[in-house]
Amino acid sequence: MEKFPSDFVWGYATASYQIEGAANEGGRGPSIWDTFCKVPGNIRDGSNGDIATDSYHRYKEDVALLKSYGVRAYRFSLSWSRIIPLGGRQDPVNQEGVAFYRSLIEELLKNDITPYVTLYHWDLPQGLHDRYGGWLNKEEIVQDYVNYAKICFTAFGDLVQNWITHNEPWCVSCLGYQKGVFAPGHKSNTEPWIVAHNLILAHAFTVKLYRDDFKAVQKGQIGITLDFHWPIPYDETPENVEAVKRATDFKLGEFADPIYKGYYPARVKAVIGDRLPEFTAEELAVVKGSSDFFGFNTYTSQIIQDGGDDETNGYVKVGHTRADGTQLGTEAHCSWLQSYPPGFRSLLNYLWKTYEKPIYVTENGFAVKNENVLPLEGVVLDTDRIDYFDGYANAMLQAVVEDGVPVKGYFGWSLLDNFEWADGYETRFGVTYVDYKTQKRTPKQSSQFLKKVCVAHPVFVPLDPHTFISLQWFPEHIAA
Ligand code: PNW
Repeated sequence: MEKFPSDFVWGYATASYQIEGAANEGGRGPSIWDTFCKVPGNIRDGSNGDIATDSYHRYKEDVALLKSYGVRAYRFSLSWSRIIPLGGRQDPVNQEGVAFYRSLIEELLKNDITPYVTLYHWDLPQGLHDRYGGWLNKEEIVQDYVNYAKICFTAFGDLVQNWITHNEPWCVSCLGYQKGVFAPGHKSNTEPWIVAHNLILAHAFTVKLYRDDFKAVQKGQIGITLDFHWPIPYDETPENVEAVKRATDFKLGEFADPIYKGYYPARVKAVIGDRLPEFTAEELAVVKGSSDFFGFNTYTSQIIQDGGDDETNGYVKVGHTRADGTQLGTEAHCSWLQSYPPGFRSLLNYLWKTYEKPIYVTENGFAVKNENVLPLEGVVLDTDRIDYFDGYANAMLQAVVEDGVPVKGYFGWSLLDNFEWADGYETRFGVTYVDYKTQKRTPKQSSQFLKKVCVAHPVFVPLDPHTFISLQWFPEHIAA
């Protein structure tokens, strides 16, 4: 009989643009997402983050929710343009923005909740994009990012000991600069590789700054969060097996290999050629080893086939339908997500074997189709989300206990329903239902399920790895 280690960190995650609102308040400057949302057609329901879940004003209520859910950690991101409205190293700091985040952090600590702070979750100051092309301009953006990080370490580092530089750089470079479905909406076959390169450098020089100037006193850890979904070959043909390796190198290795091993993957170089920038020897010395842990977000597994025209995925076709026509799992309210817990266990094992760093799952969650508060009972019965968390928590427990993978923490996405980027407000990932007209928050059943998981550190019941019986930990739920 085994259980999660007693120091295992349970928390929830959010991101500034998705929850804060108050876009034109408190001295905040615009970000590229404010601009992107204004272009008709970019956001499915035509919405934006102007109000979102109004967490700029309601942060105390949100912290009370975290407390009531029994978690001891909260991962949130800072809005760069709330701290430096124009973004640059010569631009003024907005003390009101600094004070806001200090209040939030103090409120968390008062409630015994440890902050995990992401510096960059996609909301680049518009000022930097306008001034010099933002992430495209290596000389400028690396210095401005490091300056921004320095202001944050100085302002909050006495209270914060867990720092994450970027959230999901693949989404920034590929969805923002190749596919054009995220801000700033560029479609290019050269820009994503430049942006990826500059994101890595900004991350690495920030980590160097923290280690050189802050770590000795503040005693924190710092790393990056990548995103990856476990890839499964469509069949055992050599092309599809090779396609899985290529997909892994393009999506994960493109960032993880330089940061943890010191080089770009050979498969990426072979395809991208001289469109992939090179690191100088001095840069590489800073990049290699620039993350104290392996932070990653994962939601699903994918069936991979050779072919297609999507360069950022490494020319593979991505789906959820097996060769025999069956589906991997339950589909979420977004087509890219199906539940498949065994893939999560495999992924945790793969990351540990490949990169040999302690792991934080910094996001994991599920969007249930067409959710509502039941009018009579006043509750949200999100059974599919409970099944999802049940399966994924079990898979993680197996990875930790049976396979010996050092997973240190797990953050559910998300504390609240929120602005789901190009999907707008239709797609709900929260364990708390938000009525966007009134901003009323209603805990969903899944929040109570995860509360039992994290408060009880439940005893592990070994399962067949391909059978994740719903709710096996808490039989009383089965009756409900
Ligand atoms: C992550 N995809 O983004 C982000 O870190 C969160 O801000 C976001 O709300 C969450 O996952 C849910 O989507 C992703 O298209 C965005 O594969 C898109 C994809 C994956 C993750």
